[in-house]
Amino acid sequence: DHKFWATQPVPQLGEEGPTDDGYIEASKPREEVRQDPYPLPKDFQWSTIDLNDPNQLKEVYELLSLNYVEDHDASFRFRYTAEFLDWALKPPGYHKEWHIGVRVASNKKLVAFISGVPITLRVRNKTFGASEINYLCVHKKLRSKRLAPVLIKEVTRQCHLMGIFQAIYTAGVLLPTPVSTCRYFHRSLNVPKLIDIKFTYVPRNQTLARMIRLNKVASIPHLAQHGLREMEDKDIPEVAELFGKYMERFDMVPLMSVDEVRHQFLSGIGEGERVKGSWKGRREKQVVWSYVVEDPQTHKITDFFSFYSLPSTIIHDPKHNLLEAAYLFYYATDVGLRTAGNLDEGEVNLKLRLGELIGDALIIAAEAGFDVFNALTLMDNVSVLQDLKFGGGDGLLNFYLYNWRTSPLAGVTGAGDRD
Ligand code: YNC
Ligand code: MG
Repeated sequence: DHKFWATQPVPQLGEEGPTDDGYIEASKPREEVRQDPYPLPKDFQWSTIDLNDPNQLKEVYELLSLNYVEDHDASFRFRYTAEFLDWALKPPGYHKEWHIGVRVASNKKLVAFISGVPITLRVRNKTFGASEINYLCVHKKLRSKRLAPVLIKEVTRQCHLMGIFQAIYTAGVLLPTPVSTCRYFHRSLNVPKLIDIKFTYVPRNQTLARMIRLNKVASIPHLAQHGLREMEDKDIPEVAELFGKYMERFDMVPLMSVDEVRHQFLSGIGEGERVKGSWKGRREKQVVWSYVVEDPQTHKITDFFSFYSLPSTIIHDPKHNLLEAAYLFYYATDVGLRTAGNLDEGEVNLKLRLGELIGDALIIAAEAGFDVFNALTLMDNVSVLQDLKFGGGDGLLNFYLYNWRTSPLAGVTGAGDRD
């Protein structure tokens, strides 16, 4: 049983299904929100983290790189970079009060963290302001002491103080109660390394040489001759519109302002110029890769796609320290949709176009030196994963809503999927 989660405004496991979409607990005026922080065990203290201070950003980075999420047999551990955290935790309108640390009182060592960022969510036909909770982490030496519930209650209190009463979060673990569950799929790019580190293996009826050949991708993106290029500032309004339209297909989506689109796709792109118009390469410390297709005739942006870099520490390996993984992020197209003479034809065109776009993302990622390209079974991903030679992994990602009731969702989006 769930001693903590049983007390929270979330649907309980096995509870009879709803009914109407809406909150579980009513919002409160600010003065009725608890004004003082939740008590911590003695020897610990709360600490608002100022991520604009490079030293504090580094403290969060170091806590997570040693103590954050590992796979089921502790072979790999997410290694979010400082640049990644800086990007993910400071979107437009972020609140520093939602970057919450716990320190040892005596020596001020950071031993736990939780964060929230503001997001506008649409779930089915209802839209509301929420927080996206992520990076909950307790130092390995302090596990199983019920510190996590205190962190969750404190971030909830800080959200309430800002007038936010709903949240979205994801976790590999099963809690009350997922609104959707997605599976990770993996596309091998650097086969010899992935075999070396036991990320994948050569099946009995295969050879290494054949596996390498099967997974080889083209060296130039297919759309390179048809207007594919890196996204630029001038594309932001069109990408925002394309994104908004495309997301109408799904039942749980973030709504993004033009500023949010700029932040998600064009900040955290690292330093240094690339050759204009080129699709190639990797900047210093680049976190997010965003591309558009500009129609050569009309100069309209017809498609965009993005992925981000999230390496993992390879925990025990004599030769390799880091698994360089790219994760499919958001994309949108109006090509497939536009050409729909009828519904079925539209879906076929859409599937073909997404295959081209995500296929080109694989080529760009391979060229930039990524070992593997990961995607979840959300948005329209499932329609292209098999053709693009992704294989199902053993990881699942559960999506949760706090203080919001809705029946289970099939095709969700990547709302909150930076995991
Ligand atoms: C988890 N991931 O079930 P019950 S994902 C939520 N999310 O409570 P203790 C979790 N709850 O079952 P430990 C959780 N994992 O008794 C465990 N819990 O009701 C629950 N790992 O607490 C658990 N990061 O402190 C149980 O456990 C209670 O010492 C037990 O700490 C847990 O960021 C943890 O996986 C995860 O660092 C901190 O294991 C620790 O084990 C750790 O005794 C490695 O806690 C890193 C890791 C989690 C990544 C993530 C999303 C977090 C969402 C939190 C919920 C947000 C709710 C919305 C709040 C805002 C509301 C508004 C408005
Ligand atoms: Mg604990």
